[in-house]
Amino acid sequence: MTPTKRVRAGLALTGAGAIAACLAMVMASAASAGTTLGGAAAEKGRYFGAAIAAGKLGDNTYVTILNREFNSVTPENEMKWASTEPTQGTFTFGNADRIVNHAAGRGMMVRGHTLLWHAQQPGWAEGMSGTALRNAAMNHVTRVATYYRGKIHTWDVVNEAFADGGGGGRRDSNLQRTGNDWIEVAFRTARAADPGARLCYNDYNTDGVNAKSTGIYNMVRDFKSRGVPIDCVGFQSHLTNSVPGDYQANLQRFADLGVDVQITELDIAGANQAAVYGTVTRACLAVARCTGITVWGIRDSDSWRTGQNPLLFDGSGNKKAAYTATLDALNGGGTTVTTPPTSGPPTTPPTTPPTTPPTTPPTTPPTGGPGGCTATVTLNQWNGGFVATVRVTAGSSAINGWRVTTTLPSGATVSNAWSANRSASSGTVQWTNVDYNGRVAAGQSTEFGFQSSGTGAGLAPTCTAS
Ligand code: 9MR
Repeated sequence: MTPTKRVRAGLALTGAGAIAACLAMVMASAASAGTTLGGAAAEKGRYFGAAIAAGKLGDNTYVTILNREFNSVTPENEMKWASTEPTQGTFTFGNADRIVNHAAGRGMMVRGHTLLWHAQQPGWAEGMSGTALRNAAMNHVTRVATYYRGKIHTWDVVNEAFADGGGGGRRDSNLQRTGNDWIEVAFRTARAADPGARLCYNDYNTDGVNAKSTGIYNMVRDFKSRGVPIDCVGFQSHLTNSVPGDYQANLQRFADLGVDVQITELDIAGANQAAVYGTVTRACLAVARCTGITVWGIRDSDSWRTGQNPLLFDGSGNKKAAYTATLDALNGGGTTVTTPPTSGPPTTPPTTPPTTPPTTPPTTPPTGGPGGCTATVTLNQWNGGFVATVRVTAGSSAINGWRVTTTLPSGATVSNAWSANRSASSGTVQWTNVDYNGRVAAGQSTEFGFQSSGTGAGLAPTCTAS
């Protein structure tokens, strides 16, 4: 279906997941109001992201807004099958790398979108079927997820595989015709390739309780019961003028299955735009496992919904009423994300299960400032790598910045980090706050994380406040 038809049909899209540790991303003082979307979301332990295009990274207005407002990015087209494997077995990552590198230098997370989808396939795959297609598809998953291993907090492993209409069943596609198990095989394949990434199923027109969302709900419930590694469900949320009254309840019923939920492609057309942005944002904040929101573009002129002006910034980059409504909602009430950084790394570890205790106690007394700070680490260790989530807690006084020192054992090299700057990738590493999580009120906490090869035993984090 064309984008225009899809909007006319009132479709709503979905989103994806995040790295294990992304869940407990940034938790700063609930007392202070964020002045940017990313900062305000971080104070609720969530991310706020945007779909971006590599071709716009030279646009000064665009990049200024991106760097100021967002702490997560989704490549709008650059990681799709047609972009990354235009010829079978030949992989091109240049444009996707541009986005990943932009994010990595700024402490932004990356949502990978998408490993398998019926649309935007390369011509050679569109012409394939049966075992040859199945093998080519899983090779694609392995190669792309392996290439980006450690750099992606969430993969949309499978996108839009359910049919519209009343049946609640799968969409017909060349992938579906390879056998109904193609989705679970894709998730298992992705987990083996990148055990640190959160693995999501993403779809549209799933914003309320309806036949399509219930079909997906049943799939997720089945996957969880059989140990198929799924961590999250993305709700695209391409909306016009309103949002279903049971939007929050729908997110909650998925969360209750034991997966995270994410709003992955939010854009809202129509006169009621600002109010609906507020409603959607509050719904996410009300669901403890709703870990973040991504808008599908930055300025109205960047949107795929040409002429509908569904985004938070106008074509000149000015903040719209919808921006203010969203920021106000983020600064309002709501739960702090309470899911542990990961309820186990990989739901199905590719090799051996975690061998280290999940948490080590603070190892240093408060330092640096009247109240100082302490740091604790939670590990998700698997054979050959780990994700560390480090919690920084202010002492008896508020702090305006922090520096955590960790010691990585020999053989451990950091491949990806979020919500902190790092001084090195191995050995003794200094981690310092990024702009939105330096201030922590007395007794409150914020978190950052990183993924590394090797073992995380003996990291011994120490914290200095400023
Ligand atoms: O925004 C994307 C647009 O630039 C592409 O032309 C289009 C191709 O189908 O895909 C758009 O993004 C889609 C996303 O990948 C999946 N959900 C629906 C999005 C809007 O169509």
